[in-house]
Amino acid sequence: MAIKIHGRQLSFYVRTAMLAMSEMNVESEIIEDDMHSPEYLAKVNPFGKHPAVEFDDFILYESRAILRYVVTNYGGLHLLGSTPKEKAMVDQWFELAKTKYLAGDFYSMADLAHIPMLHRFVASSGKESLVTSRKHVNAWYETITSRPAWKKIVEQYPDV
Ligand SMILES: N[C@@H](CCC(=O)N[C@@H](CS)C(=O)NCC(=O)O)C(=O)O
Repeated sequence: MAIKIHGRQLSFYVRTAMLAMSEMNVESEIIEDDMHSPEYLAKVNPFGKHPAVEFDDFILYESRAILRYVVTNYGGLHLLGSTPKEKAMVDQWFELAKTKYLAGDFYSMADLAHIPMLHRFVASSGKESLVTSRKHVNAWYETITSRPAWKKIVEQYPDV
């Protein structure tokens, strides 16, 4: 059964949760419900935010907590790095290093978390040259957005 993600499919935070599932080949479905309804506040997320994800026996909100849980629970430990140093580099979310990916020579959740926002920036900001004119940044962008997990989401939800 598909895991339910509460949120609007266009939201970066929601797309991060979708992408985490897609990377792990876990089927998910989007429920575009009202985050301010009494039912949502009582049963899903008392803080009235999207995304919130319904797993088998609990509901989780906060996109980074969701991302961490999905990769640790569904076989994505490699996305966290394997040595203490790699793990520290992954945790250093927003640094651009001189490596193929953000945290080193391996794709990690640090890269994953940037994909939805970068994709929209390149597709619709009119300022995509900020990415595309930078050889290393562009190579990184092309590599991470070519992953099948992200392509699947773009095929299913082509709006940017
Ligand atoms: N820190 C939260 C932020 C989520 C967030 O701001 N979601 C937006 C929708 S994209 C929202 O629910 N906004 C409603 C509000 O802030 O009232 C996360 O990472 O999940």
